[in-house]
Amino acid sequence: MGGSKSTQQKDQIEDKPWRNFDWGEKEALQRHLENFSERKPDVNVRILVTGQIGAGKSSFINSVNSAFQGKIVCEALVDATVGTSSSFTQRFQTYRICNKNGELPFVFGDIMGLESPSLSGLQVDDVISTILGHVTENCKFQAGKTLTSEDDNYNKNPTVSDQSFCLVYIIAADTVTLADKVLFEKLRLIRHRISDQGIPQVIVMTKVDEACPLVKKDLRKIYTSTKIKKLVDFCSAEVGVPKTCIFPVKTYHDEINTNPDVDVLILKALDQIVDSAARRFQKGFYTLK
Ligand SMILES: Nc1nc2c(ncn2[C@@H]2O[C@H](COP(=O)(O)OP(=O)(O)OP(=O)(O)O)[C@@H](O)[C@H]2O)c(=O)[nH]1
Ligand SMILES: [Mg+2]
Repeated sequence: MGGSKSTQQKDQIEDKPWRNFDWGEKEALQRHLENFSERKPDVNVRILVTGQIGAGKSSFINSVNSAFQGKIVCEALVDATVGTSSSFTQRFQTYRICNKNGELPFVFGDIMGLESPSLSGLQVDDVISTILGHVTENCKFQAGKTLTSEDDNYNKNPTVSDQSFCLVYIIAADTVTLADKVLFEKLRLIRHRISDQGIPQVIVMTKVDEACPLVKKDLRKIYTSTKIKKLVDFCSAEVGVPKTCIFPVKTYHDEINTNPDVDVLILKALDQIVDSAARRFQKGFYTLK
C-alpha cells in the first residue's frame, strides 16, 4: 500500500521544477509594481479579464487587491454557487487596484463569463467592443444579443484610457479539460482578432488547489506538479498562448487572511500582465477591423 502511494506521488511530481520560481520575491514584486508610476508617469493600465463562467475572474481581481493590501478584499462580487451555468457578473465593471496608501495605476475590467453554447453569454464581438473601449461602465450584456453602436451603453468615441492593453483569460485548472470546445473556439477567435494589433494575452489558471491534491496541501508544489504542468501545456495548445504567458495561481476564496505564497503567485502574474500592457500602451490608440 505504502509503496503504491509513493509511486503515485512520484508520478505526480517532477524531479526538477518545470519553471523556476522565486518564492521569496513577493516584496520585490510588490515594490516594483507600486513604483510603476515613477517609471511611467502618465500610464494608466487597463486590463480586461474574460474566460469561463465561474472560473474565478472576480476572485482574481479581488486577490490582486488583497495581495497589495495585506487583507482579504471582496470588492468584485464572487458567486459561491457550485456548478452554475450562467455568469454571476452580468455587467461590465471596472476595479481600480489599490495598495494601503491609495490607488495604483492599474484598472481591471470584469465582464461576464463566456458561456459555452454559442448563442448565450458574452460573445466574441462583445469582448472585442470592450477591449476597444466601446462599452461603458455598468453596461449589462444580454444573452444572445451583441452590443451595437445603436445601444445606449455603446461609447462611439472611446479615448485611449477607455481601451484595454492586455487581455487576460481566466481558466479554471480543475475543469479546463472538460470545457466545451466552443469556449476554446471563442478564445481563439478573440486571439485572432486582436493579435494583429499586438494586444498581449495572458492566461491566469485558477483553482490549482482543486486540480491537484498535492498543490492543495502545499502550494509550493505548483511548479513541480506534473498535473499542473500538463494543464498548462493543454491550455497553451488549445488557446495558442505561449506557455511563458500562462500563470497558474490559487485565488483567495475561503480564507480570512492573506498568505505570502498565494500573494507571490498573484503578483508575478500581475507583473507580467502590467509589463506587456504597458509596452502596448506606449504604441497608443488602436482600432480593429
Ligand atoms: N478552490 C478554489 N476556488 C476558487 C478559486 N478561485 C475562485 N474560486 C471559487 O470559484 C467560484 C467562482 O468564482 P468567481 O470569482 O465568482 O468566478 P467568475 O469567473 O467571476 O464567475 P462569473 O462572474 O459568474 O462568470 C467561487 O466560489 C470562488 O470562491 C481558486 O483558486 N481555488
Ligand atoms: Mg465574476
